[in-house]
Amino acid sequence: ATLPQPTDETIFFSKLSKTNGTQVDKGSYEVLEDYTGKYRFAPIEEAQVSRAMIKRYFATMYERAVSDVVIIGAGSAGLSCAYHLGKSRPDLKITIIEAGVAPGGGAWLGGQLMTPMVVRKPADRFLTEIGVPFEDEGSFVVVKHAALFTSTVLSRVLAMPNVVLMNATAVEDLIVREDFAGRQRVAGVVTNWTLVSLNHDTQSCMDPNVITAPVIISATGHDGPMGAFSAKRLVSMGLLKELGNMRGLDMNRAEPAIVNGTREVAPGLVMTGMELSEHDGSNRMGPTFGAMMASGVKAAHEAIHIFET
Ligand code: AHZ
Repeated sequence: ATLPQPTDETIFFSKLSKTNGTQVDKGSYEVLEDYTGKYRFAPIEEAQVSRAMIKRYFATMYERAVSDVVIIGAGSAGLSCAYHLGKSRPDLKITIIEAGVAPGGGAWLGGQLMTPMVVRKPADRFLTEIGVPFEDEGSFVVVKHAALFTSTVLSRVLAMPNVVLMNATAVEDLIVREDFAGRQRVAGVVTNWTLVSLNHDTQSCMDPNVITAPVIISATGHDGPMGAFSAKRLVSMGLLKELGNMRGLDMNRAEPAIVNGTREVAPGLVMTGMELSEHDGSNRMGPTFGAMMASGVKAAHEAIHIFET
């Protein structure tokens, strides 16, 4: 017999179930939120769970294959950028690609595995804007746990209807096109599941996927297993002569250099956060996060400027 396929609208029990072959009306079950041993869930067919995820995920991939902005990296800079851009321009389709399973980059801790997060003024305004409380220490503020900042900005970003986050997905390359003036313009990203990206040396035929967008914002952090991705790729593509390479720690020089240096580093490619220290050869600031937030906001301004000109 041909069995009806489970859909979101009907619940169909499998051959093993007592109600074999009958469709169960959505209203005919009882749910009970009772924690004295009588808790009862609404019934579900296992395949419904798969379909609930698959249809949404692949519909999103289909829709976001053409985005307005792709942000590479969901660390403190990338997320701050996504927040400001998503809020200022709700008309833009903003797609964040994050290589890690857990978005947040290095902002789950303050420094040296300690939890408090230091933010120099005036970047505390960003904390106030997203609703993160802090202690005022005069020239800087302290958030009691870095994870409070990261989880808050992440939840604000994910709640925006125009923002999509694809984690466990790595940007493997940049799409480059010649513009009308014959210049090379970054026009999209080449992506793959991160687990695939990490296995290109051992498996063949694992070709990537693409997302096109008129503006790419790179926020991949300083050099590391995947970090400084776009800065390094600009060099290997010949769009940047050489990497500046991140310099030693100097908080007072580093933070303004990152914020003020946030810009469109190549046509179509805006760079933000610590990736800029590798691109420009500026200092690191260590465990102070205000520059990441302000650089993210500046990157959003730069992106908006590209759309407006
Ligand atoms: O997983 C990376 C991280 O979450 C992600 N990423 C890197 N390469 C990627 C790729 N595709 C997709 N090819 C990629 N995602 O980018 C995120 C970068 O976050 P981060 O926290 O490393 O960088 P940030 O610039 O947002 O924040 C830097 C924080 C630092 S480092 C530092 C110092 O060393 O002195 N000081 C501060 C405040």
